[in-house]
Amino acid sequence: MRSITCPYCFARVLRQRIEFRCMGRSGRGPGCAPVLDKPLAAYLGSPAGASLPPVFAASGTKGRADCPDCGRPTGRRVCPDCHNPLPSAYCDTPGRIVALVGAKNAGKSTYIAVLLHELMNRVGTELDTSLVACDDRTIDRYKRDFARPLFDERRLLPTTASAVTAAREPLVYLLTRSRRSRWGRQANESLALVLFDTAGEDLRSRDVRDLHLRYLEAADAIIFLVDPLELPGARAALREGTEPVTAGDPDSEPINVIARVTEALRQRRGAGPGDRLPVPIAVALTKIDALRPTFERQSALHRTRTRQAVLDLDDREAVDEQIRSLLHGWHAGQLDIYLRQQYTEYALFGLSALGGMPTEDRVGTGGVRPYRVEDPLLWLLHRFGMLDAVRG
Ligand SMILES: Nc1nc2c(ncn2[C@@H]2O[C@H](COP(=O)(O)OP(=O)(O)OP(=O)(O)O)[C@@H](O)[C@H]2O)c(=O)[nH]1
Ligand SMILES: [Mg+2]
Ligand SMILES: [Zn+2]
Ligand SMILES: [Zn+2]
Repeated sequence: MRSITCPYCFARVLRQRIEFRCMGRSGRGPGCAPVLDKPLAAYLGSPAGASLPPVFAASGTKGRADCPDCGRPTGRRVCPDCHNPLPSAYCDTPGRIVALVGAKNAGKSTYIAVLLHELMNRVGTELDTSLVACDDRTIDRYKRDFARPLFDERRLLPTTASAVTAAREPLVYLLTRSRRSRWGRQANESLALVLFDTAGEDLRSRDVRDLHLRYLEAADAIIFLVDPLELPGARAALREGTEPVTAGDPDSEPINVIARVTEALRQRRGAGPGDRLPVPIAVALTKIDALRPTFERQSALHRTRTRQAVLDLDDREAVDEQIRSLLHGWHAGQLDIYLRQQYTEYALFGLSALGGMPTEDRVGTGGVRPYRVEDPLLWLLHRFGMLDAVRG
């Protein structure tokens, strides 16, 4: 790999262009004093938090360099464009950027909150993976905007503000998996999980904002979330008089959102008219808990996955089949057909982040009970060669 993609500004960076940040002063030893880092301040949209020891150029293919001003060696590598930190495990293993998209109210923010929580707990233990934030802002934001409201206070998350009014920043994590080889040697494999909580609102208009486009273009995989309650056929199956949140807004219909994203991807990646896009796309119906009463008893969406740290192909196919037939039964077969025409690798999922209906602005009385939220990620880990698959 001669270049990597910055997980913050999504610039392609040649390895030798990667820069370093001085370690700064500690105790009595040498070290540079903090200065205002202009590129970082520009990225953050404010000078707060951008006062740091200086950045300097050196051969970025090496893991360490000596600061030309104070002479102190440093291993802190940064992006030459935005000056955000590039963790060494990220520089050394090809980064995998997972983009998450979906219409307004599809359940993206809730999904991010619950998926990360699962990876830090139950699923992380099962897979023997660690999940480490790559910068302090990710740690703060995850706590403040996701974990505290949803898990501690059991409140639903607010609508994500448009990137026009609030600076959007990705949450950047390094997921490291230890695996024992056939000869008993332990090896670690890492993947950068870059989650960008897009505001559904920003995907409505045809001129998807520039940062979103760069994010999508840089993505090695896409998770596309669909709220089944927005599909007329699914609502009819529930026989409830509930109106969809985005009623009467064709721009927010799942097929239109995915078509806009796909068009943008085709343009940016220069795909020919008949070519399918090679980026794997996981399409997941969210809020499956609301529809479960309408599923047959033997449905794969009543079962829970057996936790064996592998991708169970039989289970995978059963879920995929079931979601496909649900879509066709709900007169949303277009979505399935369109995706098959546009992408070489796509898979269908059904999940519930909350595990039950919320009441007003709060999580239901049973608390957060995630169902199959990790399924899309397991499929992607398998695609990336980090997880084995088995039958039966
Ligand atoms: N029943 C059920 N409802 C859910 C679930 N997840 C989310 N919801 C509901 O969907 C609403 C929207 O979820 P969000 O995660 O905020 O959706 P979003 O895609 O981030 O929306 P924007 O930020 O507006 O783009 C929540 O307030 C809940 O009412 C779930 O797993 N089950
Ligand atoms: Mg949101
Ligand atoms: Zn950058
Ligand atoms: Zn220095």
